[in-house]
This record gives sequence, structure tokens and C-alpha cells, in this order.
Amino acid sequence: MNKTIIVSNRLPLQVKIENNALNIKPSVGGLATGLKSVHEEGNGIWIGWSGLTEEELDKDLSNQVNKEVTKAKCATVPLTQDDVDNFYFGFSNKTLWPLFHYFMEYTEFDNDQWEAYKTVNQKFADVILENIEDGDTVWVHDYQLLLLPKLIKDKKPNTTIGFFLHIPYPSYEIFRTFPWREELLHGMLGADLLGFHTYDYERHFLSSVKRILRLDVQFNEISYLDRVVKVDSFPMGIDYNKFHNAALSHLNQSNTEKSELQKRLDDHIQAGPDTKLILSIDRMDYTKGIPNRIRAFEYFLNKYPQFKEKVRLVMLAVPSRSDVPQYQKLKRETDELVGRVNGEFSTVSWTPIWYFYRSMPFDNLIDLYTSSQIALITPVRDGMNLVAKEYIATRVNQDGVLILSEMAGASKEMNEALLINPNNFEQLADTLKHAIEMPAEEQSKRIKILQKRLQRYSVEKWAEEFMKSLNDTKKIGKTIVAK
Ligand code: GDG
Repeated sequence: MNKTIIVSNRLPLQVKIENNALNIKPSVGGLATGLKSVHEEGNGIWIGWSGLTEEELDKDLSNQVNKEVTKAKCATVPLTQDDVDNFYFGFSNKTLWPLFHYFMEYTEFDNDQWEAYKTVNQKFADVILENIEDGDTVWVHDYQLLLLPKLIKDKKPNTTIGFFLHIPYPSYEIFRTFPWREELLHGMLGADLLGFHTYDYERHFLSSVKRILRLDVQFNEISYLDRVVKVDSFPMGIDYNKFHNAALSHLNQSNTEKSELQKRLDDHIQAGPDTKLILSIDRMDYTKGIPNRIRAFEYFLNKYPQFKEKVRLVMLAVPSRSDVPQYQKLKRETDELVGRVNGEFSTVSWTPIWYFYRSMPFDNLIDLYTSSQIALITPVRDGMNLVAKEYIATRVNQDGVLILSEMAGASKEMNEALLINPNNFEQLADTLKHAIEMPAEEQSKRIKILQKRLQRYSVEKWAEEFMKSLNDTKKIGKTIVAK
């Protein structure tokens, strides 16, 4: 029986060595949830890196990892520390990530790192080829593996290959600066279906294909060699019920069940009739617009001083890629800005920004979502942004306001949020005031529509639609041959 192989840079497992012993847990991220049913079906297998380098694993540990990983229907791609430095921290995060997020000034074009990127994509292909049989389906994920579709298709033309990009695809004018642009596009075109979060990313990709490779594009189909490659948008959703139900059970928590964080959040909310919490949650990444958000909040406090001592920005920034210099710089800048604003405005009973630089357990995340009357999500570029969707799913009383950057893919499906340009402080300050003063009926009207949409287009539905479309490409292939 044919099977589906899922491929992503990291496996949906957390693999750690603690006191010389292996500790493996399933990871609980959105992608793992969405792909669960695809993964569990038949002989499905998930291929990726375990998170431990070859140097960290002696023979014994390596055998143990393989045994445990196999039990979880996974297979690992062995990577050395050099691979991780040059392919992951290097080319993926110093070239593709900034370029695809329009950060030209952060983009490095380093030939050695490009070579490492190719080598590691080949390592992924080798493991796939060991596990694949004719007629299987492969679903490759994200920007670390853009060359993989071609590497598989060349060796196994009878496999159906899907690719999904989780980050933005940039406009032609940005992409054309990339030195290895033809090779990268050919790599992606090894797929039968290419999926993006939004129609705009899809359009940008098609434009690059037309202008760089001079291929014939009809609507959303590319004639490529003897095949047709289909391109489409599949906006990724969330595990709606998980967030909604967690928020519902929060409602009924007794005082003793509440976390310390929840009690502190309650203290603020109950301090006065018009006190509000404004929430922001992101990985500490320069694409997320964190410094701009703090500056805009400072601007807001100066423009509308009546909200001093009433509103508080609760900002959770999760450490990320801290080996990359730009991320270290961003951390310093954020620390400094928070210090400046808190120094400038704090009173004995009020600190304007509560800043957490850490990751929090899921329950605390729910504390934050459910306690905040406003979510302020202002990335300068973001493929989708799931935090915006999770916030809406947790608003079980249909109150709350989402302020969302129009530069996030999520804004395309969330018109009922207050959409802003994250570089426009004036607009941001005025929108914050609007959000704080928004009547309850209007909040509820907006949230209800958003919730309905998110509930319908969950992450499971996203995976289902992609797989359906991928299966349909088998029919397109046959039509072409029949012509
Ligand atoms: C990339 C693209 C695209 C965050 N802090 C904690 C925590 N989280 C969880 C959130 C959410 C996820 O992490 C973050 O997802 P985002 O979509 O917001 O952002 P990226 O990590 O940049 O993801 C993005 C996504 O891929 C999917 O395609 O939307 O555009 O950049 O689920 O809940 N979870 C826990 N503790 C935390 O402190 N437990």
C-alpha cells in the first residue's frame, strides 16, 4: 500500500539527553497537530532532524534514538554540528529567512553556506530515498528544504510531491537579487503542488517563475518539463478546539487552581473599572516588529496620557536563534527600550510594560490570552501568525479586540480585526485608543465572525485540503499524458 512521507527540518519530537539518558517527548506544536491524521494513516512516516548532532550522540545513544524514533513512525536525518551551523544557522537563517521577509540589509550571500544548504538537502533526500517506494506521496515543509522536491523527483519520478512554504514568498524584485535563483526555483518545481499561506505569496512565486525561468504559466499551473506544477494558497489554521476548550476550563478555575501568573494578571484587571491588559506574544525575531511596538506604545502613552496607570502591555518574547548576531542585537534593543519606557512612565503602583523573555507552559499562555482585553500583534513581515488566531479562539465570552498588522498573512482572513500598518505610530496609537474604547457589542460582533471562520478552517482542515489538492494533481498529470 502506498504511504505518505512528511518531511520537515525538525521532527515532531523533543529529543534530549539528560544525565546520559535519552528523553523523547512528542512536541505539541500546531504543525504536529495538523499533520497527525496524515502521519498516522497506514505506513506514514515523518522524516527530519532529531535536534541532536552526530557529535552529541555516541553509538549507543544513536541506536536508542533510532529505536525510539522508529516507534513514533519517524526517521532521523543525521546532521553534524557543521551542518547545523552552516545550513540551519547559516544559509537558512542568515540568507533565506531575512531575504524572504524583505530584510535585505540582514541577508548574507555566502557561497560556502549555499554549498552546505545543498549538502544537507541531499542528506534529507538520501533518507527519503531509503524509505520511499514508487507511488508514495511526499509532503515537504518550509524554507530549509527548498531544493528537496527536485532531488526526490529526479530519482523517483513516480512519486507525488507537495511542498508548503510557511514563511512569505517575496516579490520578484527581492527574489531576483538571490545569486542562486534559478537553481532554487528548479528545486521547488520538483514538486507537483506548491502551497503558500496567501494568494499574494503565490502570485509572487509565479511572477519569479515567469520572469526568471521564462516558463509558461496558465492561471495557477506551470508547464514544466513534461509535467504540470500546480500552485495554490492554503492559509494555515490552528487547533481551534484545543485553545477554545482550554479557555473554557479556565473560566471555571477556583482561586486555588489559578497559577501565580493568573493571580497577578487578575490583580491588574481588578485594580479599577477601566484597567486593561494589552498582550503581545512572539518569538524574539526581527520580523515580529517588537521594537516598533514598544516605541508605538510609548507614543501612545504620550499622546493619550489619560491611559497612564490604566493600561499595561504584557509582552512575552520567546528566545529564538540566539546564536545569530542580529537576534542578539534585537534582544539588546528590546531590553533597552523596555527599560526606557518603564523608567520614563512607571509609578509606585504601575509599570507600563511587563516583559517576559522566556517560553511559557501552555497553561500560562492561556492565562495571558484569556486575561488580555486587547492583543497587539504588529509584525513587519509574517508568513501567517498563529498567535493572532489563537487569541481569537480563546475569547470564549466574545469580548476582546485584536489589533493586527496588515503585513501578517493572517490579516488576509481576519478583516474583522483592527488592521494597521506597523510602521505608522500615529495610526497604531489611535487604533489602541479605539480598541480600548470599543463598545462590547462591536467587540462581540467582530469576534463571533472571526471565531466562526477559524473554527471552520482549522489546522486539520488545512492539512486535509492540501492533501486533497495534492491527490488531485495525479489526475492533472494523467490528463496531460492523455492529450
Ligand atoms: C512560522 C512563521 C507561520 C509562542 N510562545 C509560546 C508558545 N508559542 C506558540 C504559539 C504559536 C507558535 O508558538 C508561534 O507561531 P507563529 O505563527 O505566531 O510564528 P512562527 O514561530 O514565526 O512560525 C509564521 C507559522 O510558521 C506557521 O506556518 O504562521 O508566519 O513565521 O502556536 O502559541 N507556545 C508555548 N509557550 C510559549 O511561550 N507553549
